[in-house]
This record gives sequence, C-alpha cells and structure tokens, in this order.
Amino acid sequence: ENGITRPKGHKVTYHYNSTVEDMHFGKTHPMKPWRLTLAKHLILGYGLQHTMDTHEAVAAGKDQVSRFHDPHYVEFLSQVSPTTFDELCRDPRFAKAIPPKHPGDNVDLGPYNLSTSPGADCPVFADMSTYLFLYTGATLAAARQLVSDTSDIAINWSGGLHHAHKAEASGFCYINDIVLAILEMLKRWPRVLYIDIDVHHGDGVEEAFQREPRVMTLSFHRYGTYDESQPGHKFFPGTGDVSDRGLRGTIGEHFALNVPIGAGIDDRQYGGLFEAIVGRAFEAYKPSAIVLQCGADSLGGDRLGQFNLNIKQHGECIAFVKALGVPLLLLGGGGYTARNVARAWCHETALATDNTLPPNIPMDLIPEPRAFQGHGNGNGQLYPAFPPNKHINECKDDQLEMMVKKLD
Ligand code: TV1
Ligand code: CA
Ligand code: ZN
Repeated sequence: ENGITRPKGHKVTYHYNSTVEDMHFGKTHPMKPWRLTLAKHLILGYGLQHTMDTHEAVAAGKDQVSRFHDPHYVEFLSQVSPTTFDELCRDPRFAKAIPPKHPGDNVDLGPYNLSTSPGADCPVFADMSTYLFLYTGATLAAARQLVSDTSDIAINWSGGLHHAHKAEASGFCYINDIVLAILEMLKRWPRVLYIDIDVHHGDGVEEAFQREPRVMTLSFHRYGTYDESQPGHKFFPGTGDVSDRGLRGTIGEHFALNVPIGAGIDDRQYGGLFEAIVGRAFEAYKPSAIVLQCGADSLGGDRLGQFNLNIKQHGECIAFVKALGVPLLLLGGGGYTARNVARAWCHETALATDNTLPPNIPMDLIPEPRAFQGHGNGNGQLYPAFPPNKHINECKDDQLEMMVKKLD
C-alpha cells in the first residue's frame, strides 16, 4: 500500500485515448504525443487510476467541431492525410484558404496554414484526422462530465491546444478543443473563467471570446524579443501585451487579461504573480466554472520555453485554482521536455485527487529509458530544481508588481 486514496467530497474523471499517444508530427518536430504515454504510465504506476473514473475518449463529430470552426476547415481536417493533401489543395472549395507566399518563407504553406514541408509548425502527418478528432472528443467528454454534475474535476492531458483559430491551424494546434469545451459549459453556466499557464500566449481562445463577457480569458506567458542575438524575433505568437484587454468598443472589452513576462521567471516570482492576479480575477468575476490550460512548457529546462519553474510551483497553480472550489476542467497543452511533462501532469493528477506522491520516483516506475537521454535531471525525482535554462534573472520584481496594479 502506498497510501493513495480516493478524494473525499469531490469526484475526478480522467479522459484519454491511447491512439492519440502513438501519433508522430515528424522526426524533429518538438510536439511529442508519446509524452502522454509517459505521463499515463507514471499515473498508473502510482495507482492513481483507482482514485478517479477513467473514460476512453471517442472521436468528436464534424458537427460538434463546427460549433466554433469554419465548416470548410473542418471538412478539410476530416479528409487530410499525407496522401490526400495535394488533391485537397487543388479542390476549389479550399483553394482560397492558401496564404500568399512571402519572400523568405522557409516552408511552403498550404490551405489553413497546413504544410507537408519539413520544419512546418502544423505538419500534415499520418492519421492526423484521427488524432485531432480524438483529443477534441476527450475534451468535450470532460466538459460534459462537469456540465452534468458527474464530475467536479475533469482531466484531459491530450487537450489544451490554445492557438487554433476558426479557419486556421497555428503553433502545433489544429482544433481548438478549449473553445469548444467553453461553448459546452456556457450552455449551463453564466460565466466561465479561462486560465492559461502555458509559456505561450493563449491567443486562439482569447480571440474566440474577444466580444464575449461571459468568458474571461487570462494568460500568463513569455512575451517580447526571443533573445538578444535576434532583436527582430518575437517569442511566439507575439501577441498578449498587458494593453490587450479584449476587443475595444464591444461588450467583451475588459474580459481578456494578459500577463506578459520576461525570460527566467522563478517559482517565487511566478507564484506571487499568479495568486495575486487569479485571486483578484476570481473575486471580481465570480465565475461558475474554470478551465485551466496546464501547458508544461513553462517549466525550467523546457526545450522551447524560457521560464524556470519547478514542478512544485507549476502544481501549486493547479492547487490554488482547485481550492477556489468551482467545477474545474484541467487540460494539457505545450511541454517539450517529455520526462518533465510526464512528472508534472502525474503530480497534478495526484493533486486533483488530494494525493501526495513521495519526492523520489521508485526505480520500477521510471517509464521509458529513451526519456532519460539528453541533458540532465534523469535522477528519478519528481519536483526538483531543473537545470535552469540560460535565461536567468532577467525578470524583475518591480515590473511584476506593476503588472498586478495595472490589471486591477
Ligand atoms: C518542425 C521541426 C517544426 C522542428 C517548430 C518552435 C518545428 C519549432 C521544429 C518551433 C521548432 C515554434 C514559430 C514559425 C515563427 C513560428 C501546444 C515562422 C525548435 C501549445 C507553438 C510554438 C507552441 C510555435 C504551442 C513556434 C503551444 N517554436 N522546431 N516552432 N516561424 N512557431 O515561432 O503553445 O505550446 O523549434
Ligand atoms: Ca499562457
Ligand atoms: Zn506553449
């Protein structure tokens, strides 16, 4: 017995589908769905599956996805594969979705920002339709559990794809499962708060609800110049300044909040910022339910991120939101150093079910040898300090304090 128990007083549901985990975006693409297998095996190793109801996801329908996305885009996504792509590009229905080519573009883009060129953010890969409609199905099933009161916290680590637009893929995201989940939740609840701790700005979700006062979006993210060596290169996607507060002149104005952050933010700084801002937003907005995008690329040592959070602090954000005591949808998102993603989401699954894991991962739970190749921190611990990336101490306390005041 390792002391893992069911939570008292609330119910957790876990939504997954193993088919999603076996997908490949391409050899060098940073998005690795197998990080979900790593996470799942840690979760199973600790016995956390006994503390929640587990649901195998079924694919979302085209009609469901079209409640936000353009029906032509949905049709394209439902048919696209490496073998059908060229033919679909010639189809006049989709031809107008091909963006003009700019000089200096290093990848050829097809309709809806999709591409078969190596190096594309949103590649067309084998079985991609299956992947897209399954992660969306898992998020919708999770949202429906909350809406029907059959769950208090619903989890889908394969969801959280916050950059997808109405008729365009962006930043590894094709279907915006978050927007679809919020639309489902608005059927029952008057106000939904969306919080996004992925290191990237949650631009797709913000844009979808920029005219909608029934949804408040709040993203914490790296913002500004990527690094000193290339002054013109902005951290992706380049939006989400503090002045960005929802669409001016509409009733949605003031219902978007953005917390742009410099490189290298640490646990103490992030925790202070998060609790001050989320605490005030919750008091002021009084949401009936919360959707939390738990992107793990805000951890130290992430392959794409520039923050220095430990798993402990990342988890404290989840614990803080859970303690607010309203129905909660927990979604994944980014996270590009797979072993850290698995540890974070396993720890956060434990938090959701009121369990505490021991600080050291027993040797027999260490999931996959391939996860420990590459740089540092393969020592089997769960929450420790990561090898900080090179961006340290660029993030100043006085700037962070100003931000809390500006957002009041
Ligand atoms: C193929 C192969 C694609 C190697 C993409 C990093 C790659 C990146 C690759 C990459 C990469 C980005 C841009 C592209 C500006 C664009 C899930 C024209 C080593 C939610 C999405 C980041 C983050 C997109 C998604 C970003 C999420 N960074 N290697 N691409 N150019 N795109 O900068 O928020 O985590 O990097
Ligand atoms: Ca974010
Ligand atoms: Zn991200």
